Amino acid sequence: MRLVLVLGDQLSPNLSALRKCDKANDVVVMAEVADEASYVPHHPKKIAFLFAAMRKFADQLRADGWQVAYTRLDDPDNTGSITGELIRRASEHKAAGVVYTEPGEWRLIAALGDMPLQSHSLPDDRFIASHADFAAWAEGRKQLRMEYFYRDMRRKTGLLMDGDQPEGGKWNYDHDNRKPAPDSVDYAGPMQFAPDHSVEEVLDLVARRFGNNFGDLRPFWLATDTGQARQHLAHWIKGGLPKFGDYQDAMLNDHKFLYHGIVGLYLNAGLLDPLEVCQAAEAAYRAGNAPLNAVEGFIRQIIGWREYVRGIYFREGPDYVSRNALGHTAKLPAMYWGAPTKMNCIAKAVDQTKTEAYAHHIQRLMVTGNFALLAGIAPAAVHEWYLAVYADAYEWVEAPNVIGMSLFADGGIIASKPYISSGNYIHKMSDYCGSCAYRVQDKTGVDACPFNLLYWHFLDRHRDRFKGNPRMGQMYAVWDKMDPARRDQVLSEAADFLSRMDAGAPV
Ligand code: FAD
Ligand code: DLZ
Ligand code: SF4
Repeated sequence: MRLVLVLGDQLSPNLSALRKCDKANDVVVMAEVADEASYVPHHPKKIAFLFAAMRKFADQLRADGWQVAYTRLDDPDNTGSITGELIRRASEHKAAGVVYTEPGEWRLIAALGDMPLQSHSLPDDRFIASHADFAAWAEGRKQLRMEYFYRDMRRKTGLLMDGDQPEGGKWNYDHDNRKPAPDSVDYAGPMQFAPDHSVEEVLDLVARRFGNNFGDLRPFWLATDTGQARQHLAHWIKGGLPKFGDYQDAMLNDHKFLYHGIVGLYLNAGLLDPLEVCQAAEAAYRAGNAPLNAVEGFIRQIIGWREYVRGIYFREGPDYVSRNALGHTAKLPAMYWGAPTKMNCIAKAVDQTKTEAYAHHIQRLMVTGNFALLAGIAPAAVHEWYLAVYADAYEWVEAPNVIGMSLFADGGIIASKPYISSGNYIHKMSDYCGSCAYRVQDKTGVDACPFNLLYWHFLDRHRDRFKGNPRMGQMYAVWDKMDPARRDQVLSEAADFLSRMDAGAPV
């Protein structure tokens, strides 16, 4: 007999390792272990979500006829690591070896590869593009542009295709998306599930063991099995998807979720399948229940961005997470962990991260990410933060978004120019600035929005690298035209802000 490893983010009945094995003879190993629960200080909701979903998935496998050796975190024999548990279970069951589906993190791939057990790794084929597909697409290209990769994925899946042409004649409808924040939101948000007895047990465990981690454990309402995740998906397709495209980039003080899908955590843990989610969205379009701009935009995020960033993570290798192309070294300020800040946009993004283990894409990219980039915070610290605080965060998807897209620390593999903006962008897309202690209109002075100061400071300090970038010429032209005394004032106020922040003063 063999052991079949199922990791916490591999909760899919059609997992390659399960398909390869035989429920009559082989034993599934699942384990809640201290190593996985603490390689970063995960948000308590993230840990509770995974443990609860793991326990339910183990029950589902048992009901399906599998023998499952499940280790709970508090079990006295728990060795504390995935490899430790495999070694223990191998001797207990006299197993000939271990079959597993490739994990989504180099750290665990290396640990499993080093195990003193015969083991067999299978590709994770819950994705549309295999590593070989991505390598073949990337081969010989100077720039790895997501848009072209995405078109191949549309052709491969047949999603929103009209013969060999894109539905409606265009591949991308972003032109119709990205409207500023609406006055009101007519979608109530994600479906919420009251914790049942088994979830309550996990909540008690997580409160005891991880109660001091950043983040609120309760109220806990996440789906913890595929049935619930599918109910949530259907609810969102009906109520949220129709306006998803329009308000994809908007941010509002009083709406944490707007029209977003809140499906990333379910997809990444294996409770939902990416094709099933995209097909449900396409069906809503075909039935006339959601417009093309929304459905195309959503499908692009999943078969485009999600697959593309995974391709980059595995192509670039284990050192990707330690890249720091811009040489940034500042400490991560305490406001990322909930310390007071006068910046309302940061306070709001961090607060909902704390309560929900969730912030949407533009909050992650243009608020906390933009600030970290402008302020020169060390990418490794920013990466650890994102990996810890979001319920959907695993390195294969988080690192390319943080190191590459948000911080330009990979030197421009993912982003052709840094995603930076002054306060203007946040002002245009949100209602944050109206209730902020800083003034977004002020470019200098005690009340000036810090994004306005830091934007120019960033461009100035990285002039050598970016001045030749054709997409940034306009920014440098504006900076160079500014009165030299004014430029000096901006730079000195920005430097003062950064040194106060570095000294730990609330900013
Ligand atoms: P929706 O807005 O409803 O989008 C639908 C789905 O599209 C998402 O669930 C996700 O599966 C996919 N998607 C959208 N954008 C991306 C993207 N850039 N990369 C990969 N998939 C994408 N996503 C994660 O799943 N895990 C992370 O740890 C993560 N970290 C991020 C860090 C930064 C700095 C940035 C800028 C983005 C990050 N993203 C991450 C991408 C994106 O922000 C989240 O997928 C999204 O906010 C999840 O919320 P949702 O399910 O409501 O998504
Ligand atoms: C994130 C996570 C946590 C918090 N805990 C566990 C765990 O106890 N057992 C487990 O099998 N997986 C856990 N995970 C998910 C793994 O960290 C994930 O499989 C790897 O990071 C690879 O993506
Ligand atoms: Fe954020 Fe600046 Fe607007 Fe305040 S004024 S909310 S700091 S962008």
